Amino acid sequence: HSTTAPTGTTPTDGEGTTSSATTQSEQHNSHRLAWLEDTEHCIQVPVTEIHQLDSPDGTPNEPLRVYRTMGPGSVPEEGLEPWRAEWIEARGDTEVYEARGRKLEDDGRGAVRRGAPQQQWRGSKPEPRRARPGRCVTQIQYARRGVVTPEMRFVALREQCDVELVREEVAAGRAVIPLNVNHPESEPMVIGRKFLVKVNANIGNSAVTSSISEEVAKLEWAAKWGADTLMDLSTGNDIHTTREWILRNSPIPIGTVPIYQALEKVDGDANALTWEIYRDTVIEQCEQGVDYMTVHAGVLLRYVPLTAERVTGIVSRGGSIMAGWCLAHHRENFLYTHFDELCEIFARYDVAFSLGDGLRPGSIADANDAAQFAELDTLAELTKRAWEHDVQVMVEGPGHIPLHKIRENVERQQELCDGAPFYTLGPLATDIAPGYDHITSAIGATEIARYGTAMLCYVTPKEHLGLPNRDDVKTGVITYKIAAHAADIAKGHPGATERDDALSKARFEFRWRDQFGLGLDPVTAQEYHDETLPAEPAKTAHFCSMCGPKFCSMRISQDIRDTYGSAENQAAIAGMQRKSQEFLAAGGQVYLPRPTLRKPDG
Ligand code: IRN
Ligand code: FE2
Repeated sequence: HSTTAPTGTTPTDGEGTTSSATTQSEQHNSHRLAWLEDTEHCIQVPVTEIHQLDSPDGTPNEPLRVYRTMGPGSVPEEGLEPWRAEWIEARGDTEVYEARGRKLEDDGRGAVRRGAPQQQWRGSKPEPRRARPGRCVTQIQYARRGVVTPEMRFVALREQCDVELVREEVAAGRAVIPLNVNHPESEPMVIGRKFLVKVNANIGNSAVTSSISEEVAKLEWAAKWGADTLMDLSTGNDIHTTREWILRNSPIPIGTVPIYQALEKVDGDANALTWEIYRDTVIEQCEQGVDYMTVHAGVLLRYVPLTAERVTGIVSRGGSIMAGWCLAHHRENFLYTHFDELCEIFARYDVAFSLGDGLRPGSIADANDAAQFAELDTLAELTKRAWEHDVQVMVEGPGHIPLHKIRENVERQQELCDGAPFYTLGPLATDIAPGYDHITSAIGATEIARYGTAMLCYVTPKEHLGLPNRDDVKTGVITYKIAAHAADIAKGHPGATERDDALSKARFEFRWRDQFGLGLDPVTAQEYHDETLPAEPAKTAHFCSMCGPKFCSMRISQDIRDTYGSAENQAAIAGMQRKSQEFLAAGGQVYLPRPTLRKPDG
């Protein structure tokens, strides 16, 4: 096989207009798209190459390469190139078939259509595929048989690790590569504790307010700021069509919670849900290319009473739907009783389970309680059942947990689930800051990730309050990139501090543009700097905007080095004394008048 990874995408500037200069993922003028290559296997992986200026003494600073996906950057009506189709077809284990979901869409049963679609699809729709009879198409099945797939090679190149590590971890179930055979536009990525901690962003229109193109724009926006996966939690109009457009434009894996759409099909009456309606919804989504699905199969009838005394009861949407169904029918959760059938369906498309934590605590008071841990026992049992079917699986976790009770969560999950990747929602380390729950949860997320959580589901500032807008999505993603990266560093992940070291060096050498370019959000960093020091020369000035020209610790240390060649003790002391004299001579005040650079607008 010979395949080049995602080329041929048309860059846009994020507002839907095409521009050829850079791709949408370029955040800064120092960013360039570059490729890591495995020439032997014809695999190319996109990276962002961050170029830097020379140090003041003329030493060049090597460009830094960071993880990225090629997208976003498609014309929404045409979608991304299905470049991975070649790999899938070359294996010869799938077949094109008459898809049920497409038929359902036509007769109006599968798609919830209440409004007319505003836009016309112009691209070709890939024909749905599934495993040939008797064949298994999952990455875990290949890994277990010792087969290294191109997807595994792609992932290894992206993570800069040995491909054997990828194969081993996938085979053992400790890592997941979520890649539906019907999502050939997606770039392989891996979720597992031995790899970089990943960030999932949630989007979804709940009301009539957002259009299909707005949802695609949100996907692109989330991916631009670094979301590794995206969950489409849409529940409103044109749910099927919206998801189709998102999938056809997504370079990252897409997850869903199928029970949400199943509930739409019975007009919101949870009691009317049946296994058959749910199963058909799952198949419809498998055919569209959804890569992983949240399944709340651990909410057992006998666990529901355990939540009765809780402060916040059941906060999971899927969890409360299933708990309601169990109580209404006084029967066991149909997701649990039909779990093996679900595994068989997932295996045909290589859809990964994300076992839902329907009984996760929704408050500090309910953390680590009997209901939560009872469900986890069942999720562990289901993890092993999925593995028996050669289906990939990760396990969802909380929620709201105080810091001192967080570590126990991940250690317990890893132990019970034999290392299956843990994927948590935060957790929020305190309940007292509505409006700031991206922060309360990033504190918990950092803690849980450093002990082995593989993927973090972001929380935006609008959590508990409203629907996230564009700014909230960006804030959520950046906040979680920080949490994930802080955990990578604490875990001693190979090369994790490279970017920190480069940025710190740039900061110390007053290479302002490099400091912006190396940061997670160059736009905001530059804006903040410009607010204080708008004039152009300030970008190279040898003082920082915090202390002004005269009192700057970085500047002082720099002077010491310049004068004495090294920062050895004696020299440092001499420099300090000199600075002390200068400081006293200048008036001896810490708070000096603001620098007198003029702002453009006065
Ligand atoms: C992640 C970990 N625990 C929950 N999540 C995410 O929360 C899950 O993947 C989904 O995107 C979202 C809502 O899930 P519920 O409320 O239906 O459980
Ligand atoms: Fe909450």
